[in-house]
Amino acid sequence: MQIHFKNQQGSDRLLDLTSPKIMGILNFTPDSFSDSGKFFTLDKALYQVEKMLNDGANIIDIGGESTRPNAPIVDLADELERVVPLVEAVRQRFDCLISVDSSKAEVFRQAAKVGADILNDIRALQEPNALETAAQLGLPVCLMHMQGTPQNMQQNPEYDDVVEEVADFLNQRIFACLTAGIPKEHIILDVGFGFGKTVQHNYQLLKHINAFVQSGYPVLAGLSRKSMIGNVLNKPVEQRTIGSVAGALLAVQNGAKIVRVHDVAETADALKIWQAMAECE
Ligand code: 7PM
Repeated sequence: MQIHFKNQQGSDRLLDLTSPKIMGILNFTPDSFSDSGKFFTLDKALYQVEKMLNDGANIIDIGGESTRPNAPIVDLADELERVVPLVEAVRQRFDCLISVDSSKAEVFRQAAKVGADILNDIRALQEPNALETAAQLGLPVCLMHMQGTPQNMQQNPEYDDVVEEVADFLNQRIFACLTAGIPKEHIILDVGFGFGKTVQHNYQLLKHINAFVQSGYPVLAGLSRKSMIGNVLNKPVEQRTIGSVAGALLAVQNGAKIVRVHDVAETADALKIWQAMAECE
């Protein structure tokens, strides 16, 4: 399974999913101290990217909107200011794949212009113009399921059948993408762990992630450090690495092709063990 495409800078790009790949999350906490804070932040971010790439990340995910439950809504100008210079700086220094974690057409457009490769949208291209823009840019897209909005999603998540309902939603978004002219080879699916789901819902989705894999589209799993890990372990975020690696490995064993993680080195080790088993005769 390989996704070939051209980015907006005219380069031939390849997302090779014949083996599972690691998407490293760039923790971008803006330093609001002073003017010098900006350079400092950029510098720290680039260092973090370099480390993730050395540790085995294949894709760097850059986002400027905090989508945590009850997070404030980020306005377009702020998001552009956070994301675009970072994408540009990473593109200038590294040849890695860059995904942009956003829902806004203008962020997609400007990030693509400076070299972003993949559009990672927790709102599955439902915001104004997002679908048309993604189709025009010709980049692979990750469509994620969410119930509600980041502001209210964890208040009372409810499903009759979470697997069926997430699948129905993703099928509708696939149809919308195909209708807008996005080729089927450019579509990646994500059940959206933690986005309007109880811990129980999240584990039902993990257990049945193969139902999504069966669709033939590559599946991305993002469960790193989330409450589905923390609730079971009863541990704070900084102690969820091993649980997150276990979850990523289970997702891969059940057919996920991309894992979105904070702890790249640890996940890379786990996937090497998985790969050794997968390859043996
Ligand atoms: C605070 C809490 C900040 C939670 C950010 C988050 C996903 C994603 C996120 C995912 C895809 C996080 C989330 N999660 N994109 N962006 N899939 N495709 O835990 O699961 O990183 S933001």
